[in-house]
Amino acid sequence: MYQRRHEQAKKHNHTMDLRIKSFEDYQEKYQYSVEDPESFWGEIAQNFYWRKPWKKTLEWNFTDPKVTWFKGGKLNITENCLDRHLATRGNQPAIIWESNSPDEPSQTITYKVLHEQVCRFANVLKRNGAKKGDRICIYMPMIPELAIAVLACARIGAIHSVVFGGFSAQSIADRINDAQCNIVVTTDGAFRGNKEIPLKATVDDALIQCPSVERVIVSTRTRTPVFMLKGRDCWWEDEVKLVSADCPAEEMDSEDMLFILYTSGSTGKPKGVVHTVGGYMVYSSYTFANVFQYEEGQTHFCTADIGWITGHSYIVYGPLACGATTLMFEGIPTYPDAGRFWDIVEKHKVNILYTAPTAIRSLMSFGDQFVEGKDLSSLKVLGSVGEPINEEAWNWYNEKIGKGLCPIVDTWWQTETGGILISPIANVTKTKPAYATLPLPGVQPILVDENGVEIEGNGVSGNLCIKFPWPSIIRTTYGDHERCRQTYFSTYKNLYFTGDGCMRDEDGYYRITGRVDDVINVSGHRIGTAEVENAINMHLGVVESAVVGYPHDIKGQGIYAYVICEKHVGDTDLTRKDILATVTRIIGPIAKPDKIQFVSGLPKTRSGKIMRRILRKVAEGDTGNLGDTSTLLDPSVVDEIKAGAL
Ligand code: 6R9
Repeated sequence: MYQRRHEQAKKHNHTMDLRIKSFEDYQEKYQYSVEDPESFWGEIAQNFYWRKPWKKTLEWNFTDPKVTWFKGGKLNITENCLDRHLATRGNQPAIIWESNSPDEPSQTITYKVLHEQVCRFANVLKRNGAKKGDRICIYMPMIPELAIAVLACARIGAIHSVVFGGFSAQSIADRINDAQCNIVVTTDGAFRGNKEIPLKATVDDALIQCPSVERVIVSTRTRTPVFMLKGRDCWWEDEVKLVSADCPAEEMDSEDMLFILYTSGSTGKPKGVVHTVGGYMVYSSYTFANVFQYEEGQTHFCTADIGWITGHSYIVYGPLACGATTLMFEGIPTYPDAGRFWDIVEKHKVNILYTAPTAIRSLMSFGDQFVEGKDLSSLKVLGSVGEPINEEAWNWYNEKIGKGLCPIVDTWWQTETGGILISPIANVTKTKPAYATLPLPGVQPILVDENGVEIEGNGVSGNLCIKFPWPSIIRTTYGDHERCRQTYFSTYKNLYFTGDGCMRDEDGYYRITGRVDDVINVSGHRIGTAEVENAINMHLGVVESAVVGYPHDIKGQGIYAYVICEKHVGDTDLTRKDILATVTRIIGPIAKPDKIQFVSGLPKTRSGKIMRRILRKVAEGDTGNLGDTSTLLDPSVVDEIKAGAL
């Protein structure tokens, strides 16, 4: 039967049939997905093109952990994202690209052209020594070549590791070395608002520490003068002229690695989250089609950067596997002014807009005049992702942007989950401000207390875990499986632990309240407190530091650093700037503390543990009730910290 359906899938693109049509339909599918997950996902997966059908839909245990979806199935994700659309929608736009500058013409790339360019660049990668299983680092701005590079890796079975363009040379080097990448794909520079950022120079700095890298392929964007090292570096534009546009897709096993994406956790070193081909394809596409209720011919605009998981799943893979038109925007929401998103919506008649609460709050703060007069009538669905959305931002988004006519899907998920897990389905689920609402089919959330005991019923809060695998669950952390087990599967037995706190209201709706671990969510970006502390501590004269998050009007959370310096460090203003420069160099500008308070000591317990609870309270401005401080080694430091709070 698999074979027969597979033949059908080859002829047609059935992905649109995946959609849930009503709330009753959702309830039925949800029930089915819990009672018989293998049949449920098996049916969904048949809507894709598999070269060979799988033999076993799911095998799993959360102890090792080991999760295998669609075992024995053979496929290539780019055949699903590109080849199978050629007959039916070859001339339809696959990618619409909007430049950083509104004066530069936008570009439209049809499925046919995208297919050709991906094949060509895949041949360039091969020409430069790339083979199936190699790791390739991509460090690029939001230009079509970034999506092309990602897909070209997938075409030949190389594992891409995209590093967000805002990371420092040191961060790039750490990621390249962790994955032992042999090729880097980058550009001369990047345009970002009125700034020009020298990406190639940053890569050059990184590569001093990266002996595994043999080739650097550089695409031209800014025409910034660059150094091109003979024998190592080459130009994208020259290389593509030397290869053919014919590149048969590598046959991949369903469980072969598709990509690595680094993300921050409680510890100092970012983890390489690994996703595999089959499950990731099925889940990212299924959730794309459902959550946004994408309809044939619509234009989907996800404002994330492809350097984050949201861009991977909902700019590149999900939309393209569904044959959608995906809009890629190179710039920032406030350039040339705070009306840029709305100009883009009007210009390209965007139907689905998927953005982050931090962007909404920021644009809201500029005033409604940037929205007024813009034709937003094409919009059908609005999405939110990355952090909890507060009611005020939700209401503004709903009224000013959606004009009360567009459902808002508040999508909760993580780098590790590969796709959206808890979210309304547009026009199907009744929404509620600040609630991610209900789990999608196949997702089985559970709230537990500190001891891992299930908190049942409604009107309760706890730590959010998932008790059954979905197709795009994290498979491992690259090169260190034990770390994956420890981080996600050891806190609570037989559960995937998300790191998020959550409440379930009287209607059974979920509201994610934020991280319960030492991760700060700054403008939707995950930053580990330990990572920032390590960076600060590298600065000459710094003795010790402690970093916590605090509520920030625009960013959601800001970074508050308490720093102890050696006695002789005098000029605090300059030291503050030096520390910012240090963090920028070690991690990148996104990790710069918003506030730095110099202190002479940190509140520590007798066993030497920093009591972060106290530091968090002070950073929040809530100094009245610091709770029990009796276990502190030296309670007097608390008074000093309170007195100097910023
Ligand atoms: C997709 C993405 C994951 C963390 C996650 C949570 C927070 C994401 C959210 C949300 C509340 C939402 N988060 N979406 N919190 N409501 N709709 O953002 O992945 O960068 O790995 O961040 O972001 O705390 O644990 P990632």
